[in-house]
Amino acid sequence: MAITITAFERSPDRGRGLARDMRVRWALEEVGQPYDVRLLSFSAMKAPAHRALHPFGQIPTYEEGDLILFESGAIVLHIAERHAGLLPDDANARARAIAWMFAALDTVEPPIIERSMATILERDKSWYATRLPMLDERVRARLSELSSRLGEADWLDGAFSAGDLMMITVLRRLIGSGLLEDYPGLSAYIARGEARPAYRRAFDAQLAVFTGNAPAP
Ligand code: GTB
Repeated sequence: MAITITAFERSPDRGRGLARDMRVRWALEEVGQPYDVRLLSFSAMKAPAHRALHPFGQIPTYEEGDLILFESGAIVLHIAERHAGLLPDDANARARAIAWMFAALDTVEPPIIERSMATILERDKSWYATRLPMLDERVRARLSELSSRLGEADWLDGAFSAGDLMMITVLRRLIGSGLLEDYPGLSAYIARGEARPAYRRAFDAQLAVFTGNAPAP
């Protein structure tokens, strides 16, 4: 069944792969599923036709036959459950990999997004200089805990899984913030993810939307 996802027509990240279609593209590349992309302008995202697919008028969405999904976490989990390559066969290991997906989205991502939004929206506010160290500290606390758990391992729990895919896409939002530099183990973890051929294909495809250059076949 053909798969179509949605993505920004012109991503504010200028092709740095930080928008949430990147994690869906990466998951599809990991499991070897071809997909089409429908690019949306900001106004098209809020139009009734797209809101019928996504109640909040956002990207990404996922269409496959009569299945329509929104929420990048639900989409990646669906892909991982339907195709081999992103979740272990062992039931307990599979449950733990899914727990890491939730940890990425529900425990690690919120302080990162809160900090990121403050740097975008509150930079000129009187409280910014006093609030930023508190936001940094919340992010550092999670990075420190995650770094301790990862230790010297390549991936969070055995083989690479959808949990790692989700965690790495969440951590990448911190590139350029200066916060990752104190956690060389996490920087190496991100680099291992980015070195995967499936990641490269996904990254190049989303970058090509921004540059207008088709990715190499
Ligand atoms: N919880 C949802 C999910 O995981 O799918 C969140 C979806 C979401 O936030 N989508 C964003 C969106 O559609 C794009 S990814 N925003 C438009 C809107 O809400 O009107 C978030 C994003 C956007 C830009 C950058 N960037 O420029 O660095 C990074 C991440």
